Amino acid sequence: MEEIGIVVEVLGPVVFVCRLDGERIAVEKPYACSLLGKKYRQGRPVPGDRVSFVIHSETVQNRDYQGVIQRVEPRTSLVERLEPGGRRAKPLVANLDTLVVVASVGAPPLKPGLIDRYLVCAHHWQLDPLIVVNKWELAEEIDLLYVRLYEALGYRCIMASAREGIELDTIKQTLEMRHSAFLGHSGVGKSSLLNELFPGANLSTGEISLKAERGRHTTSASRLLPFEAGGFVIDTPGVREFGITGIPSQELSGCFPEFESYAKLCRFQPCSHTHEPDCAVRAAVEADELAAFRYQAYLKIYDEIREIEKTVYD
Ligand SMILES: Nc1nc2c(ncn2[C@@H]2O[C@H](COP(=O)(O)OP(=O)(O)O)[C@@H](O)[C@H]2O)c(=O)[nH]1
Ligand SMILES: [Mg+2]
Ligand SMILES: [Zn+2]
Repeated sequence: MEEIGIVVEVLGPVVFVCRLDGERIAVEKPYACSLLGKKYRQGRPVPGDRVSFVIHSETVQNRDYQGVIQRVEPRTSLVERLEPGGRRAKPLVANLDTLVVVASVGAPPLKPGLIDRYLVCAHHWQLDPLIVVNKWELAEEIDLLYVRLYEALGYRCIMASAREGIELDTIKQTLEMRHSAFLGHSGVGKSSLLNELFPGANLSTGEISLKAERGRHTTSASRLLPFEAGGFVIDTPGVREFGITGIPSQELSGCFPEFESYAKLCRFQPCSHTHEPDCAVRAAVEADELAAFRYQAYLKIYDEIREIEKTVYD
């Protein structure tokens, strides 16, 4: 009999799936499923994907499986990133409604440039963004300044601490019933926060040496954690860089919502806001009406996207 399930983790050839009972994720051990060996139109499933699967025990290449995936349902959203140093897109998580950008203060320090990348991604996929700044017990004045800037742009920020137990209930209340994922630089405390929010989750945490981390990038996987009340959070492995992919350069400006009212006034339409004369966005940056750090982030991402577009189209 065909079951409907949700992918909670993918480890090599094994796709772990929990049964869905309507919208509820069944509280039971996930089924270790195999792929049918055929190509799925969407590519390999990722956590958050909805699948049809058949419960069926078999052993393939010395691995025991409890099910076979028949089909991956169409996705409402897919967050992907460019593989480090590469040109290929790596799908991370599917079907979110909320993207939680996790940052930290102290170590690693707050990196607005990286936060902006995740926010761009959230806008492009029309996901609600939420910024969580962890290790807040180590915050300094400059950190609060950035938080206030993001808040002024309309982003909700939660200043939290996994270690001190600060604002964990707020995060839980905000994310229950939602379909979200934690994304952010490695070491900011994504797994630590989720271990506090989901007792028994047992996600591995900790500082890891550069060498170990390289190995870890290939082995560690995203994992979906269901709330009892409904909804889920997906923990994603730490990355040092988050390469934007799948966003055409002309659409990048639209992912910076505060640019919008100015962009309409640029002489050229569309305007890349990089070199065109009478660009209202650049004028607003010079007049301090738009935050310069956001414009710098825009330029950096714009250049990266153009580089890739050139190799593809030119
Ligand atoms: N000072 C402080 N350290 C924390 C906090 N949360 C996590 N850490 C530490 O930060 C390091 C990285 O945490 P981890 O959860 O593995 O980060 P991830 O890579 O984002 O999943 C670990 O050594 C944690 O003990 C916090 O709230 N305050
Ligand atoms: Mg982690
Ligand atoms: Zn412009």
